[in-house]
Amino acid sequence: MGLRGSKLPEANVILLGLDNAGKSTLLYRLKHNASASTVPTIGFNVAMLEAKKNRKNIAVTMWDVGGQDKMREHWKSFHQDAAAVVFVVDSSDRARMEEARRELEVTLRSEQLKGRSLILIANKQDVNGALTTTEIKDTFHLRKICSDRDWYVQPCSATTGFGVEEAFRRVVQLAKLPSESGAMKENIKDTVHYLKSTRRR
Ligand code: G3D
Repeated sequence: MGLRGSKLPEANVILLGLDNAGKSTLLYRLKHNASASTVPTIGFNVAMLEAKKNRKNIAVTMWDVGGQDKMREHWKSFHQDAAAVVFVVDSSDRARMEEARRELEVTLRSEQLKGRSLILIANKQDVNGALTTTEIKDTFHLRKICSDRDWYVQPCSATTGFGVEEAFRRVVQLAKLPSESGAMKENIKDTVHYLKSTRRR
């Protein structure tokens, strides 16, 4: 199983958040919980997973490109092709909550991300004293900053696996497929094909 050679409609999802939020752990969980092809080859994490949307199979590629300076120049093209934005928050790190909020606000201001759904992962719910989803919603002023897009806050613990599958289901549900959000840009498409071809070797 997997996506090798698949001609399924593809949805690119970008995984963002501060360092230490749990992005890599979440991606690792997703890869190992579901039927997925994993490609740890090109300097950043990516997971390819199959899913059903509107009763059709689709290929979801989740890109963890955040934080790495060398990827910054490519962020715009990732944004342009994004079917949804997943923003991971360390719910237990109260000291950096404002920094995370600012980062999200700036991200969502991107013209390329207009109308794209946001799935905010309230990660590290297993840690005592972690902010609840309601507290996160309020702290991030989500109703205000997401007034023009669909959004959802998913409680999660990437280390225990709690909420991980549900988070993915939400992503699939809220993702806008390329046919809905404009043509997929060639550079991302090429990268995806390159990644798949390296898996075939
Ligand atoms: P990042 O990719 O966003 O930078 P990582 O974050 O996935 O590398 O995770 C950073 C640290 O947080 C890791 O700990 C990881 O194990 C931990 N972590 C991730 N998700 C959870 C969670 O849900 N609960 C708890 N308790 N810890 C989590 P280390 O110690 O390896 O740095």
